[in-house]
Amino acid sequence: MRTTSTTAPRLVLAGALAAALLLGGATTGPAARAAERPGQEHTLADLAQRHGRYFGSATDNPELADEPYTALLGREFDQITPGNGMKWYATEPRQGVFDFSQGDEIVNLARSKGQKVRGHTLVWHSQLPDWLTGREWTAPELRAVLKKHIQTQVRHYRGKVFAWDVVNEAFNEDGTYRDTVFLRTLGPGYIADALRWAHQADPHVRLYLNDYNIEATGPKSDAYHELAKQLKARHVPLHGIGFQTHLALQYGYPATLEDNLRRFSRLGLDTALTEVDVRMQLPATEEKLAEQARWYRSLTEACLAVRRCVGITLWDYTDKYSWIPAFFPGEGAALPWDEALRPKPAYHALREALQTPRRGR
Ligand code: 9MR
Repeated sequence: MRTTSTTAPRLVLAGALAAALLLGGATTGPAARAAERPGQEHTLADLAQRHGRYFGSATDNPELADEPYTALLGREFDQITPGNGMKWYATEPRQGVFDFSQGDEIVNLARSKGQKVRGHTLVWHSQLPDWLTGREWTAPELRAVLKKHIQTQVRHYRGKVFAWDVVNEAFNEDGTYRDTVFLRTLGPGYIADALRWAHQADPHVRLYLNDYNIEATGPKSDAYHELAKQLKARHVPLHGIGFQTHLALQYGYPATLEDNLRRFSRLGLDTALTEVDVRMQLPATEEKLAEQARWYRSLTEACLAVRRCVGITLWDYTDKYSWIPAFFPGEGAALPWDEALRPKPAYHALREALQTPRRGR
């Protein structure tokens, strides 16, 4: 790995661990984290670890210069997803020329804080480089391009990411396959091929399909259920389904989320809430923020109630860096910390949900 040196943070971490040892505390897990900050509240990560889950946040390279932001990022979470740095346009900007500097920067930072990393994403119709979208490909050409991209990237991050979003957003709302350059050129088999190629490059990494608007049962989530069943029957290496969970107050809470997570568990798959945010029409009022807090609480309870729901990731943690205002004009306030990094009611709701004892399966 190139880029930033991690020596200084590692020394700090080593010092904290040594202190924990001297105090007779455990060296890993919630006890160690609490020992590092005597007298302070448990973090969301500490609380999630009691349930055997992680609690994470996305981040993005330009934000890492913001020190108060990175301090909170390093303290509160035990899992990080790069919001953009591992996308195709960033990692293979010219055909066959790979640049892992942005992803590496985030992986190095996460490792220096003892956080694990989800890789995002290998195959997606969006944020592709111009060299790929700007011409026609024959099927054999595109197969070779796709295989090389996936395997070079997965090999580079072997042992450094615990999971990959291998294919992102492969279906339309009605459950038909999304019309992408990959589907048009290679047919739907590109999904199984992508999973197999990723598995060859790192047999230990957990491989996911990831999408939005699949939190509630319906045609799109049914399509994933059906595809997952077929892939499992054919022994294709698929390990989990990522529920992005970009919710909006005006569309209602996906009340079937818990049942939906459970039906994927029954196929022998992990699930994860991978890109959580709950947007609203601005201005944010006390009522809307209270409703948002209830949603954050409910989605957390849903994940905790299903054994194979392995963790929750916010799509960044502060409204300061949310993608929402730029994509949905007039909407925002979607995350548990506000633009000044102050915790909102949603943050307290998350804590409450994570502090309630485990319930059934
Ligand atoms: O957070 C990402 C934002 O910075 C980018 O501009 C955007 C471009 O589409 O992608 C955002 O992340 C997306 C993620 O990769 C896949 N699911 C939807 C996310 C929000 O658009």
